[in-house]
Amino acid sequence: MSSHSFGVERVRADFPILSRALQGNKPLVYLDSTATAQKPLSVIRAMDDYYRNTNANIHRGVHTLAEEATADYERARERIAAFIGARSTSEVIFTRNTTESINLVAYSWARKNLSSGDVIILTEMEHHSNLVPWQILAEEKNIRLEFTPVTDEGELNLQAYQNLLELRPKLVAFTQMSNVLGTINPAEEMIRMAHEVGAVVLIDAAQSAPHFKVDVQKLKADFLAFSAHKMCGPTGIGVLYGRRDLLEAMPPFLGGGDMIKKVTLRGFTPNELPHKFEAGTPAIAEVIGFGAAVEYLEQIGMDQIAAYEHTLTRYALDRLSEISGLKVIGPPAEKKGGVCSFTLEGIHPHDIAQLLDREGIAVRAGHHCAMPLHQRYGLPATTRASFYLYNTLEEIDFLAEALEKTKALFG
Ligand code: C6P
Repeated sequence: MSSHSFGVERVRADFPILSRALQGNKPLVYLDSTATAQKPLSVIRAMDDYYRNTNANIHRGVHTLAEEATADYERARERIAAFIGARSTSEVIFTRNTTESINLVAYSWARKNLSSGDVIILTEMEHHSNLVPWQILAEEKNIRLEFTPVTDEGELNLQAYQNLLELRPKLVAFTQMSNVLGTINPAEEMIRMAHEVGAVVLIDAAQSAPHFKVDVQKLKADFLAFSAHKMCGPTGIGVLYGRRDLLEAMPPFLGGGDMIKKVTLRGFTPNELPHKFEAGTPAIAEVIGFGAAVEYLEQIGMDQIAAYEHTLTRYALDRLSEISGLKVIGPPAEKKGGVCSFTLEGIHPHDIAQLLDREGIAVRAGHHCAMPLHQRYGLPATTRASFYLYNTLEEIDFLAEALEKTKALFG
């Protein structure tokens, strides 16, 4: 799909920050959407409108503002449930982010259902958010963690995964798309294989839900976690999707207001789903902003977004391959989303990111919260350029030119 047929200039006009100049007069080239995406006016306005006109606590008051705020909050949940194909809004729990969603499963479902000697299968390409909660649990309950290896090309070794499944894991948890390699894992097939041995499957959709259609029923995911801020929504709000029967049987995660039906001095009865897992006053404006973000993405179309990002990724890989000494890690364009992590011979990734910043180009350098994956490739760090619906082919040209300049500077 060309930038013309996608209408990227119209999309860009929706994002006020993209008209900013940096370092005096350099137009901002934002290539760090994998860390967090920029926000369109409709999201900014929805949150502004809530604070100007509706601000009230939800599920509590009977006054008009409280009723309006509750209706707006629950409407956003309905929109998000439909966006991921959930059967019901009861299956959509608001959390702070992907990290909290995964921790919720670790603290509530896993603590109840796993015991000493049980196996959890993860992969070598996980973000720390899908590693550390399981390491904490493993230490506490003597759980065995196993890891599906990553090939040199940046894909999961599915034969090794099949072999690991013979250990009859209780839980399999993996990312649908790597935030470093860009690899899109065959989630549907991997879930089917895990279900054949009776495992429950958690999908980290932090990098997939923003970029292509994710349907929990088609995937047959048991749990699925994602964050609003990576999909044009605000920070501080995310979702845990959970299969209703699993959520029903789980103990509450946090205790407090809103998650209860009845409390006495000596005990409580938990609230119905999804409120059972939403203790305390939630991030109301953020949920409303999240609803607006999903509406925005749907108006453009997830398939359109995915196709356009594919064009950007293919072009970026071509342009970067022309730079001698530059090596991108991860699979070819057909197998990945818009993430290019690379090394440039003789130059530290942080120096590259700093020099690119002088040109107005925002990229991320470091281990991208995936230290074990970098260790797998023998790399302390990489520089990462990532793309979203508002990026252009010209911006990729800018990046390539700035990298040539960086190389020249380092001789
Ligand atoms: N990755 C990146 O720059 P939170 O921080 O909870 O919204 O998302 C955590 C997370 C979980 N899984 C994957 C695959 C992710 O990419 C991320 C966030 C960002 O790569 C920030 S570290």
